Amino acid sequence: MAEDGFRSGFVAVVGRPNAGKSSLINAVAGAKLSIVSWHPNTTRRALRTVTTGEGFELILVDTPGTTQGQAGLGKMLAGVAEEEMGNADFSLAVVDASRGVAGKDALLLDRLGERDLVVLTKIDLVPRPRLLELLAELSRWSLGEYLLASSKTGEGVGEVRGALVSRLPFGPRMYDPNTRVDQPLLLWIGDLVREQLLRHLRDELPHAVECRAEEVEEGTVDVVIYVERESQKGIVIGSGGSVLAAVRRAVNRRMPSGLSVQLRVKVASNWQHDPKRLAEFGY
Ligand SMILES: Nc1nc2c(ncn2[C@@H]2O[C@H](COP(=O)(O)OP(=O)(O)OP(=O)(O)O)[C@@H](O)[C@H]2O)c(=O)[nH]1
Ligand SMILES: [Mg+2]
Repeated sequence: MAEDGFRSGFVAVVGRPNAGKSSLINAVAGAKLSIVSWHPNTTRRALRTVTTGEGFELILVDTPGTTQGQAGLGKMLAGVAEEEMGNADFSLAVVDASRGVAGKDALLLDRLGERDLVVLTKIDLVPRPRLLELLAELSRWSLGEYLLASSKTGEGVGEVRGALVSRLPFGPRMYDPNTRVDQPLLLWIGDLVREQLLRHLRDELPHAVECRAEEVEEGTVDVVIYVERESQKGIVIGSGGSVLAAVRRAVNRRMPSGLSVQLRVKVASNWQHDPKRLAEFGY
């Protein structure tokens, strides 16, 4: 039964790779729900996160950064954002203030309108006068609201949440109040492993890894880390297994109680451009 005046709805969070979408979602949600890394294209799948409060349920849909004119995996990722924008009640475009409004932002903003919002994020990295210039640039697009935020310091995050909630349609709650993330647990665990690999490997092979998790026995989740070439296996394993061991420890600290991961590395040749592999990995 809908409570009187209750608001509930979906917001597609969209923007260039690395703009700070997932970080902003985590900041608004007040919990680490979506994976974040320094590397573009960290988010590969739409992720519905649920934030509830007095009289509202806000579902923020994280999407992969939109890139144009790519093939293989890149093309699949761009399609995800597209689809989620179509399904959502409205969109929140995230623009990285430290990089300015670029052509790729313009392409996305052209597709938005008065029901959509835009947030300049990473404002902790940018002096105030520059922010005013950027806001003036963004006013070329007639959007519903212009916001400023830093996921790092928390500045403006409350305002972003308030603006989003006030625009949600009236409607009943859609999720169980305890649900924070609407994604199969095994997919989420695969992403946790990938996040830690990105952290531990830095520049070495961030795009080349994909992680698939499977529960093999009570309490143990087997995660296969796929790389593109035999020569990349050693990098992921680390000398004497050091990288894998560090990743496993970090992931296990965040696993739901009673569950732990074991990791293995396999080669899936050129998987990012192999339609069969992409389908098998669920893209
Ligand atoms: N200084 C600062 N850094 C930020 C802020 N928000 C995000 N970052 C950093 O920016 C990088 C990218 O952040 P993500 O949240 O993963 O960006 P994203 O838009 O989800 O990226 P993709 O999933 O790859 O499209 C990470 O290194 C974050 O720590 C912010 O407000 N201030
Ligand atoms: Mg992301």
